[in-house]
Amino acid sequence: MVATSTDKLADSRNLLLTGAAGVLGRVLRTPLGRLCGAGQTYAALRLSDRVALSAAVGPHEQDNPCELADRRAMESLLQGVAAVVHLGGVAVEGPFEPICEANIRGVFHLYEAARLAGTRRIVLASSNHASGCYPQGQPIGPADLPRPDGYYGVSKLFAEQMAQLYWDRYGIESVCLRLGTVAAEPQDRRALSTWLSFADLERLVLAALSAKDVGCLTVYGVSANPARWWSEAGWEQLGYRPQDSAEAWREQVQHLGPPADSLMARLQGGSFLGLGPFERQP
Ligand code: 15L
Repeated sequence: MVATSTDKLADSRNLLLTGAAGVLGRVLRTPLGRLCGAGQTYAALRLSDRVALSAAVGPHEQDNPCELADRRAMESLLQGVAAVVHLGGVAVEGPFEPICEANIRGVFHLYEAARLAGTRRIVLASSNHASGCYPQGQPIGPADLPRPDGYYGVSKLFAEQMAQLYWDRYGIESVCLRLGTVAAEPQDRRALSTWLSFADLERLVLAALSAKDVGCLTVYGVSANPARWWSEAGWEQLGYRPQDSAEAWREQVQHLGPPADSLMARLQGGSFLGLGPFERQP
């Protein structure tokens, strides 16, 4: 069937969610789906992951499995995509090569494919591990020098710099979310500072998708925890107002965590400071 001009218009309005089968993807699939369909901002929600989705594809959803490291597949994945919520890739600290493939090469493919497809905005899951070597308790914000705590943190800084490059050179807007600990509940003492509830994650991502004229913006993603270390810089511009707080769990979790004299307890990146080195020992 030959596509009409109306089909083409509709086709250029899709919203892409990468990492759709992961924990965060499963949390965001339903709220992002509400933005899609007849009369909504986006025509369809295109779901992508390297593994199978957790639930059957709905009426305004499309299932497009894809490897981030496969350039051609990424170029076709981005066709007709107006905006992206990019959660895909390696989400933990580990050996360099898999992180390089998914988070460095994959982000290069994402931005190149977005440029070719005319995509207008990317909401990127960056991470607090971009600054995980600051001491716990030290207040920091997105304007402070990065201090990554591993290859994963470095890969997130690469992504943030790609976002800046593609804004400055090609006008693709990005919101880089340095996410804290996204979980149903805080599990340890560190999370009293770093927790981001599922509901606040949803608020943050929806704000990052819809705020006007963001250019290239990096913000920390955390709930309204009184013990948090990360500044609110950028939240007002996005219209993000967190509603949840980890404080209700203080009694239960404040004694839980690594030994007090370890790097894991002293630095903001927590348990990631206990991982590595992964390469050959001298
Ligand atoms: C992250 O960026 C990770 O994806 C997640 O697994 C957690 O470790 C989180 O940060 C955190 O810092 O708690």
